[in-house]
Amino acid sequence: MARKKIALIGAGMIGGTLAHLAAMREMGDVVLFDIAEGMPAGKALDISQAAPVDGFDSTLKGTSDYADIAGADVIIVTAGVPRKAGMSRDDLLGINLKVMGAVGAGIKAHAPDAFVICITNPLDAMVWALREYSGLPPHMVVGMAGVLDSARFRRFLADEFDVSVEDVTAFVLGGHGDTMVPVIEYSTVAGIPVPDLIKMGWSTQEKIDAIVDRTRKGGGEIVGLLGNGSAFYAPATSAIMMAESFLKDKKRVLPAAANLTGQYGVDDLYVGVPVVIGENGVERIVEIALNDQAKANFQTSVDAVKELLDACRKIDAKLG
Ligand code: A3D
Repeated sequence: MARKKIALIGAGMIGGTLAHLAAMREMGDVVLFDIAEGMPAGKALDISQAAPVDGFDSTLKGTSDYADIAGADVIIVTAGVPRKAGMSRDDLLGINLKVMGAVGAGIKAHAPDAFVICITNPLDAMVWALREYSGLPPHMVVGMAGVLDSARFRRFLADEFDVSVEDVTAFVLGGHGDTMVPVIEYSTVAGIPVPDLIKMGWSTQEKIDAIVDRTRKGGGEIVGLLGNGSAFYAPATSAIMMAESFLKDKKRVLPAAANLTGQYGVDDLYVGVPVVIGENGVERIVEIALNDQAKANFQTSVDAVKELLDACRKIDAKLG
């Protein structure tokens, strides 16, 4: 049986961590692509030298040639530039849209059958752009944000309740970041919803509200602590889980930025919702009835994504 192939576009902090995780889990052979000269080859060589110690047989190759991603089963995209001081939101959008243009063209030419997971920020806009530029079917292109956002929420809830993270489930909707919508009625400890746990005296509404707020600002908290760069261990782990669900046809139910076609009253927009990921990519979008509060929060999130996309479309038209 031929090994699976995982291509990582962008070999920076998340890309390198993805390569290490994918190899250690023997998900397949790994190709690390980056425009930076030598760096992807250096990381590939370094990780490959861990193989004899750790006992994995995955091969790793670093490259700056898109031809090397040919036949990839999964592609995870982290290519892009971070926002720097003095850069406006539209400056960043313009630069990363161009990057998505190049990445999309590379995927279209060399790996049109791949399942593509986008991580580059601003996530909900970049995953849309990557779908547009690659021309892949929408169910084969998703954005990673919800698994990370819900992992952060689960971590904080487990700490608050003093229980294992394994027994905490969390439900988040909406765009990545400030407008993300954690739905506490569907977040549980071993099946017991958080509002019931509050009634049982395990926590208070104020404490849960503070946890929701901390989760929304989770990325910023880490940026502030690191001083340079942004989170990479948990984002990489989250994308690996999505890739594994596809490669192993696990049909996990995971929150992801998916192309909506009328679900939740939203059409033709990538927004974070629970989806089933299996061998056919996004196989199902899980649509639940939301209470009024969650509905209003979700709408705010959708409006923020729409505004971002309008800005992208304008820049895209200018770029031609
Ligand atoms: P970083 O370490 O800067 O890596 C990005 C890499 O992209 C660099 O090595 C660049 O050389 C490379 N690159 C730039 N342009 C191109 C191009 N045209 N083709 C190929 N490679 C290119 O960043 P990182 O790994 O820390 O983060 C990557 C992205 O993920 C950023 O946009 C972050 O904002 C984003 N991110 C998203 C989340 C979400 O939850 C959505 C979380 C954390 C980070």
